[in-house]
Parts: sequence; structure tokens; C-alpha cells
Amino acid sequence: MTLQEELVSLLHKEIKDAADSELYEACLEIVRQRSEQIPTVQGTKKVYYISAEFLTGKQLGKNLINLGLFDEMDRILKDNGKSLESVEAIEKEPSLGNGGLGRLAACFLDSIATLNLPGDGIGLRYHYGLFKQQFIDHKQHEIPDEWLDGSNMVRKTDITFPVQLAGKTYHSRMYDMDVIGYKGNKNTLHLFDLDTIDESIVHDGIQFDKTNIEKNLTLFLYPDDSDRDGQLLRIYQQYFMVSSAAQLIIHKEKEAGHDLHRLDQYVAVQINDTHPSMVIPELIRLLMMEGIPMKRAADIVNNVCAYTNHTILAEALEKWPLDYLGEVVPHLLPIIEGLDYAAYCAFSGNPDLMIIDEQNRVHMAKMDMHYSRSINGVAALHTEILKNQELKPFYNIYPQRFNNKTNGITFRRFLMHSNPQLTNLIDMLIGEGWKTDASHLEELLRYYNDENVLEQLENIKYQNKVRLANFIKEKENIDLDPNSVFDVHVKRMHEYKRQQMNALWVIYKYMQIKNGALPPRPITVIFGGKAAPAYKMAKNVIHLILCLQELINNDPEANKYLKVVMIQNYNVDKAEKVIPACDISEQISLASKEASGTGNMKFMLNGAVTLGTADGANVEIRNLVGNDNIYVFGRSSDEVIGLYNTSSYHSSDFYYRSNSIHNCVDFITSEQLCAIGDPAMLNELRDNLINKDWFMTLLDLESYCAAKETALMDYENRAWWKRKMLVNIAKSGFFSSDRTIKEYNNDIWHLR
Ligand code: 26Q
Repeated sequence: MTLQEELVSLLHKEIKDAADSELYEACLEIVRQRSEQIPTVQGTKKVYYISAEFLTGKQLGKNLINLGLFDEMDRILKDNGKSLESVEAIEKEPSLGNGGLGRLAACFLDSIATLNLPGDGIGLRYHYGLFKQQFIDHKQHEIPDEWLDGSNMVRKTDITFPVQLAGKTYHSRMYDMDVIGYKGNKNTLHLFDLDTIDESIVHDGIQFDKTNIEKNLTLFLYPDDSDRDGQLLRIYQQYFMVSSAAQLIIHKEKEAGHDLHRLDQYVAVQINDTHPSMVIPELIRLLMMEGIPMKRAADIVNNVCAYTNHTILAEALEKWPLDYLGEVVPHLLPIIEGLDYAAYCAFSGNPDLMIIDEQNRVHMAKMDMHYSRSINGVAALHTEILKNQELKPFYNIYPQRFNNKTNGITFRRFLMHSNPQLTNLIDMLIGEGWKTDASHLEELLRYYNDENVLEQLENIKYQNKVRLANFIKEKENIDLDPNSVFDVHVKRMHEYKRQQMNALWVIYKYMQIKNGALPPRPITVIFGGKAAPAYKMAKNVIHLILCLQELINNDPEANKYLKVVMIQNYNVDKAEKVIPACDISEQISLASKEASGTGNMKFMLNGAVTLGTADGANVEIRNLVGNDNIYVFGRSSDEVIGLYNTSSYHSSDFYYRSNSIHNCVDFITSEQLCAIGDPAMLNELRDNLINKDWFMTLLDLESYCAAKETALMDYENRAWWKRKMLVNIAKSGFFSSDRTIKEYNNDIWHLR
């Protein structure tokens, strides 16, 4: 049967007569059937990537690409007056992550399968994911994200495991999603859930009874943990996930007849940040139940596990009160205490190295570092900071465990799927080898002086901007000019990422325009990102941006030159629409704070030029493209770390010293903005900038404005700019997650 015949037979009608929703079901079914026919990756050693988040994005288009069916399906639908794009729009995006860490996990699964390495993901099947973001009265509101409504690739299995929570037995059920490699075999993402979850207990946005574990356990990712019940719920979730994982692993190994004493010959476990850390004591516990003494079990687990750190922000390093753990997982307590005692004996009670601190809190990262064979950071700078600052006491005792694995992204999604025109151009110029070996992209440098190719690049960018403008018109009813510069700042809202600094630049530009200093070309500033529901300052920044959007876009004197859009509910789907349309990629975190960033890589790959600090992977981008093809500004990570160590940054100094900073900051609470927004929120934000500014916005504001001015001027030199685009694309091969995964495998997992 041809693909077209298959489609018709599933539809029971002609393609031209089918609705998009019917076509979606039929396409999904075809993917399922094809996937069933391709083999699971085989091997004697397998990695389990355990993560609280898997931000997989929509599956249909990506699976069609990896199965080699996308172009044919696209053509069949077109020939029948339909569009694959509209069919893909029917799918709901699995909302199983919050940001970089979750998207990284999804990219890694794609690369592991593509490289034909045996490796499964393990996570949770959150019914409402993180949350869905809505803007009402220029503020973020949170509502449940009903991603499970409708058909998807996640299927229920009949596999369950008993999990002890607070002395009661619950049964975790495994759901599976095929992870189909590009022209390769498949692996599985296992998502665990409880059968008894009751979605009807959610009310008033995302509120629910936090004590009713049977009904609430997997409703949301990162439920509010501002009180005791919320923290307990996090522990319940984490243990539920890792106990299911550990049982699955041990069960499979026993079934295969493997000697559990040699578990490290068959299994590697990658711990994605500290959320899955309890897998260490849980695996030890299960091995002890198989008759292995604790010391031996701990040694075995130590050789199996590897830990990835994604942050140096203190508030993100999890520390759980021992008595909370005692309440939820009393059976793990003797093991955790035993591990702590072993560290006490080995390191003469050095408090820096203890798992349990003087206040009886369990430091999950410290447990990870003592009981993992590998400890890695996610970009070169980040790993150096871990070794020399944040985790120095551990680097001193375990130097050989520390290693860097600079993050990567899958080009199958973030170029082939999101930017088909650029994909075609690259194929035409250098062939298709880059799809499996991204270093081939460097061959594009041959066209550095090829006017024709440069013009095509520019045309593709323009068309992507038109497409985004149409999308924003449809979704937000805002008119954008595709001839303006698209300056894009999309990522989770956090003070360290400094969206507030870009907002201050918007104010600066607005005041300039009002004073008659007009830019050579209109500028469109595009924001997008969710704030954690309890994170007040991040919500204040969203509020400021939405108020600026209202003020500026409706000011006829200014809106010809400047527009602001904040995209609602930024997710993977929207990322794929925004990124190909970007000219200037904003990566302006306070140096030392962004572990890596991966958005920066996606923009670069799509021909945007980075405006950023020397932070995270930006440093590696600069080393690859050279200073002519990136705009780097601001204090260095060493300077910033010095300022923190000596407590010598006072934002008020910067506020009072510079008139222009003063004016921009004061504009936040101007009559005009207060007439649009909530004066209390705007005041709180302004006060914070003047009196606290923990992430040093005012420190870098002037150098940021200067660098951005240079970038905007350079944009006018079109001949130059097109070459910058080309160099960025050509040098992005290093950031393929295929490269990252090869490094994980060579240095840590050694899969066979
Ligand atoms: C911890 C404790 C209590 C509550 C929440 C958390 C928590 C939740 C989520 C801590 C961290 C996260 C997510 C972190 C994250 O996404 N980090 C990003 O990881 C990317 C992949 O490595 C990096 O590129 C980014 O730089 C990093 O910010």
C-alpha cells in the first residue's frame, strides 16, 4: 500500500473530504504502525535518563521526519487541498517540562535513539503539566494545561510497581512513548502515573488539596512548595518516580539473568539535576533486598549513577528536611543516614562534605556527588565555576569525577522541522550529510562571498518573519512589520535572565523616539516565557512588559518605530515558530548564572546573531564564530563572582550616578504606565531595582544599551549582516546534541 492508500483506508473517506482532526488521527495511527515495525535498539548496556521533566514538544511532525515520511505526507496532503501544518496544529503539546532542563532531556532522547544507543527516559505523566499561561489585565494567570485531551503517542501499559509512600502501598502504572531515532531504531520514554488521580479536585486556576496524594500525586509538575504540604508533595512525586525507575531497572536485570553485583556492566543511570536523587538510596535498598550488604550495594550504585548539575543558584539546590523524608519515605532514612555516616567517617566530619547538615536537612546534590561516578556541568564556563567555586570541596576530593558536557540541541526539530526552507537551502548547497554529522555545516563557509546564497538566506529569514507576523496577528491581534528588526527574548522568566534589562532598553528607546531620535529601521521586541506561580518579581517583570506593550503599540508617534509583543504561553511549538524569524537573539543573563542556555544554540542555528553576556554556552558560541559575529557585553563572570564575594555591588550607586539609568528606572512608575497597570506591582519592581537588584541589572545596563545600538547599526549594513548569519549557521554544528550524547557515551556511559 502506498502512504496515500494507507491514509485513505484509515480515514474511510477521501483525503479531501476529511477534517484536519481526522487527518491528525490517521497520521498518528500511521506513525504508530510504522513505529511498531522498527526494532528497539539492542545492546548489553543501557542508560536510563531519569528526569522530572521531558519537554518533548509535539510528536507528529518530528516522528514523520525521523521515519522519513514527512515530505511525502506533506505532498499528499497538499495535493488534496490540505496542509500538514494545519494537521500538526491539532496535536496538543505534552506539557511535561518547564524549560531548558526538560527540553535538554527530550533532545538527548532523540540523539540517543538516532545514534542507535540503548537508552530510555524515565519521568512522570503529569496530567496538567506545568500550567498554561494566560494574560488578563496585563498579568499572568495560570490554568491547567489539558494536554491529555485528544490522541497522543503516550500509551498505557499493564506494567505496575508497588510504591511505599508514608507507609501505604500505591501502584505506579507505566505509560510508554516511543522515541524514534532519525532513520534509526527506537527507544522508550517511560512515564509513571497513578490510576486514582482525580482531575476534578483542581479549582480556581491551579489550586487543589495538597494532602490528598491518591488524587493529586501527578496532577502538576512543580506544584507550589511554599508550605509544608507542598514540599511533602514534591518528595512524594520524586520518590514515586525513582522507586518506579529503580524497580523497572532491577526487574529487567533479573529477568535478563544478569548478576546484580555487576549492575554497572549493564546499566548506567543519569540523574538529571537533583530531582531524581533518591534513586541512589532506592537502588541501594532494592539491592539489599536481594541480599547484598549495604556497603557493597552502595559501591555498586556508585558505579552505576552519574549526576548532571544544571545550576549554581542556591535556591535551586534541593535540601529536604530529614523529618519530611522520614514522613514520606521512612524506609529510606536508615540508608540516607548510613550514606551520611560513611561520608562522615571518610572525611572526618568536614561539614562541607556532609549529606545531612547541622539543621538536619538532606543535601541532595551532595548525596549525588558522593555516590556518582561522574559529576558534570553543562557548558565549559559552568563546569569551571563548579570546580573552582560552587562545588570546590567535592572537586578537591573527587577531581577525576568532574567533567564538562556542553549542552546541545537536536537539529531534526530545531532546523529540519522548524525551518524547512533553510533546511532545503542547506541540502542544496552541501548535501544532507549534516543531518547525521552536523560538523558538515562548516562547509557553508564556502559561500561566504556568494551574493546569491547570501540573498537566499536573507529571503528565507524574511519569509519566516512574515510567517511569524501572521501567527502573531492571528493569536494576539498585533500587527508586526516583517521589515523591522526582530529582537527576540524568549525563555523562562527569572531575574537572573534579566528580561527586566531588555524592558529598560525598551523604555530607553521609547524615550529616545519621543525625543525625536529615530532608529534607522523599526524595531520589534518579542518576549515570551512563563513565571513560576509564586515568583512575585518575575510576575512583576511580565506585568511591566505587558504594560509597555499596551503603551507603545498604541502610541502613534512611537509605534511606527518600536513595537513590543509578549507571546502568551510560550512553549516548544511557539519556540519553533519564533526562533526561525529572529534577527537578534537576546542571551543577557548575569555572567556566571546561566549554566549553559540552549535557546542561544537554536537561534544561532537559524541564522540569528547573539547579543549576550559572556555566560554559559555564549562563551563557546563566541569562540566559534569570533567577535565579528556576536555582540558580547557586560561584566565577566569573574568580576561578578568578585562582587558577590565582597558584597560590593550597590545598585543605588548606578541609579544615582547616571541620569539615563535614573530616567529609565523611574519610567516604570510613571503616570503613563501606572494608568495602564497595577501601581503596586510596578512600584515593587522599581524599588527592587534601586535597592536590591540581586542580579545586577543596573550594573550592565549601559554596556547593554551600547552593544545593542551597535548591533542595530550593523544590521543596516546588509552585506555584513548576511555574512554574520551565514557564519553563525556554519559554526553551529558543535551544538548538535548528537555530539553531546557521543561525549556522554564515551566518557560516562560506555554503552555497548
Ligand atoms: C528546585 C527546587 C525546588 C523547586 C524547583 C527546583 C527546580 C526546578 C526546575 C530547579 C531547577 C529547575 C530547572 C532548571 C533548568 O531548567 N536549568 C537549565 O538547564 C538547562 C539545560 O542544562 C541550561 O541550559 C540552563 O542554563 C539552565 O538554567
